[in-house]
Parts: sequence; C-alpha cells; structure tokens
Amino acid sequence: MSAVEQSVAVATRLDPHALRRDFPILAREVHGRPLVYLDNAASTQKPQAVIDAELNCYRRYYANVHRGVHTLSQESTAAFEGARGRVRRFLNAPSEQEIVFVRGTTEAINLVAHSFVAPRVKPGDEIVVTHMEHHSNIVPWQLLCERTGAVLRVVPITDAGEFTVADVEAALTPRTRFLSLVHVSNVLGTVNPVREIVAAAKAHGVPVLVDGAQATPHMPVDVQALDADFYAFSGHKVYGPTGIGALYGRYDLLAEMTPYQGGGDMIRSVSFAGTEYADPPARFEAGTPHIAGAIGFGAAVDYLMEVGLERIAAHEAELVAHAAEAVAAVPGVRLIGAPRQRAGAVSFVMKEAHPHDIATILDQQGIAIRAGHHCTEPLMERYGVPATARASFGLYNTREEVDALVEGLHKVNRLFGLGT
Ligand code: 7TS
Repeated sequence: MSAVEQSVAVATRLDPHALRRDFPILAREVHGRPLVYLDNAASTQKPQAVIDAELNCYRRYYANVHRGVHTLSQESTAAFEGARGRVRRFLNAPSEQEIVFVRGTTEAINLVAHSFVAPRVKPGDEIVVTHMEHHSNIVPWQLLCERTGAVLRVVPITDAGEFTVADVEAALTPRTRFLSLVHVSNVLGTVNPVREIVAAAKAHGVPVLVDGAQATPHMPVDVQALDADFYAFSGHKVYGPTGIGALYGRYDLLAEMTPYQGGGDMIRSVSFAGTEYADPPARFEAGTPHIAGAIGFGAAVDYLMEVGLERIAAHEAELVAHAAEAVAAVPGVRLIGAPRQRAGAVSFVMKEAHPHDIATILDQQGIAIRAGHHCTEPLMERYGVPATARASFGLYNTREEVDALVEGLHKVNRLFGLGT
C-alpha cells in the first residue's frame, strides 16, 4: 500500500457491517434471535482468515517445527517463524528474537515472575501492581512473594477507576524491584497512561511489565514507543486461536534470564554434566509448541493490521462512548467506573437484577454479555459489589447492537417490575 493509500485507509471509517462477513459465527442465531456478541473481553470470535490459516496448516503442510530436514517440517517451521515475524510487526518490536510464544497473557506473566523477577528479589523487596489487575497479574506475584519473602504493594484507584503517574510513583520505594500493570482494564475499560508510567518507573530504576491483553485488540501498540521491558498479550483476544499468545521482552533482559521450563527445543546442548541453553526466544519455548495456533495467531494480527488499528480504535471509541451513555441512562443502572479514557468494556450493576439475571435475560434475546467478578475480585471489593454485568466490544460490533443491549436492559427492568 502506498503512503497515500494508507492515509486514505485511515481516513475511511471502518464499516463493521462489511467486516462482519469475515466472521462466520456472527451469522448464527441464539434463541431464534440474531447473535449480538458483546463478550469480546473474555474472548473474540475468529475471522475466516484465521480459521483458514489453521486449517491449511493441518491440511497441507503440518509437521513438527525446528527439527526436520523433510519438506513438511521446513514448511511448517517457516510458517511458525513467519507468525513470529507478524507478531513482531504488530507490536513494532525491534527484533523477532524478542517475541516469545506462550500460551497466553497468564503464562507470559508467570514466565517473567519466575525467570526475571524471582532471581532478583530478597525478603522485604517489593513488587508493585495496581488495584485494577486481572488475577493473572496478582496471583503469580503472590506466589513469588510466598517463595521469596518479597512484599506486594498495590497502587490505589479512584472511584472513576483511574490512577495517575504520581499515584504509581508514590508506591515506588528504594525496595521496589518490579512494576507490573495493566494497559487497559478488562472491567472498567480504563486506558492507563502506560508510556508515562514506564518512564517514571525507569527513572526510579524499576523494570516494568505491561499486561496488554485488553489493549492489543483495541488500539495500536508500539512497544518501542511505550519503552516497556515486557509486554504480554493473548491470541484469543485479538481474534486468534486460544492456547497461544506472546511475550515481548527486551533482548538484553531475555538474554540474562534462566529458562522457565526445561525440555526439548530450548537447549543448545545437553549432557549429564550440564546443559547449555539456547538463545531467546527458543530458551523459553520448551517442548513442541502450539504450531497451528501460532500460525493462526499470525493470521489474526495480520488481519488486524490490514483492517487498521487506528480505524478499529476510532470505531470502537464511538461505540463504547455510546454504550456507556445509553446504558447509564437506563433506570436503575449504575456504571462501575467513569474513566476519561475508556476502551473495550462497560461494566454495570442494576438496582433490582443480579448480574447473572441480567446476563440470562439478555441471552434469551440473543445477546451475549459476561456476568461475574471477571477475575478481578479485589476490584469488585473496591466498588463494594460481588459481581458486575459487562458488555465488551470488538471491531464487528455495531451501534444497532448497542441499542439492542439497551432495549434488553429495559426488558430486564420490566421483568423485575420496573416499568421502563
Ligand atoms: N489480563 C487481562 C487484563 C485480562 O483481561 C485477561 C483475561 C488476562 C490477563 C488473562 O488472559 P489469558 O488469555 O491468559 O486468560 N480476561 C478475561 C476476561 O475479562 N474475561 O475472561 C477472561
């Protein structure tokens, strides 16, 4: 694409109705109604390009990677490593060697906790997270604290569901060894100022991991601009397969790290006298990887880059702003959080109906939302609720679907005796 064509593409609005045709599942009905899929923060649906990439792998060239001289192994290795290149481009990472394939965000964070942070902490040292983290960015650090005697410190959030750079700085002490924070909250939708936060942490000599699980589907992410040491995300939330994700890590840091798991593919040489590890990223990819999954993941990020992350961000910003306003206007609804920068999700509770009732009634109308604690129990406690209802959006969602959600919430009120 030429520069002119590119700027035209950015200026052109994304047409979700046209893009929906790329996603076969969106044509189905649920309870006799057209599916309105608003559970994208949990997992996104898959475009035909991703389905085809996996299918073609198994139908045409599947074999194990990195260990065969035969043609199929060479072809599948090329496709697998090609996917790594696509993920590198998606994140604008300097080098493919900085992209480690993992099972998902959860495994990426556990890997960094084990291989980077654990060897660097002593009893009394501190790890900092925020109050809006997913359990996958809390529990690995608690496990680490149990093993090492380190202490977990938490950056508080406001009622609006935000924290500032100054709030993070206030949590940093001379004993802080690591900061791990979420880019976009899976419950509140808050977009955190990670670039400024990374800069502030670095000024204190504190390395940073950014949990990008909910940012990567919704906006362009440039790890060089963010300057994060580690950035984690999941394939299944960017319209790719489950069981695959990526950890970006600065090469000099990866090169210092010991392996997370031992096995095949992660060694240079093995003897009973001792083992030499392979260079990153292979060092962190023990065992046969999710080959077809990685190839599908590569197709997914390619799809997003082709549609254009700027266009996706612009489309979804409109959609989410409309949803927040329209849902809040339904009698009895209380939105959880009011972040100034919001992406992807709107969480709420209703006066009469429990979140699970809301989700059940909406499902009867073909509308899929999520009800529960969203793996953020500390955040639920912060807002004094056991659970929320959450509508979360993707590139294929339309304004009409938001209106269907709002109509569904009025129906919830009617069923609970509130005549709205
Ligand atoms: N971090 C954030 C911010 C998330 O939203 C999630 C998953 C994870 C990490 C874990 O990702 P995984 O792919 O390793 O499981 N969030 C959700 C959710 O909001 N509903 O279901 C899963």
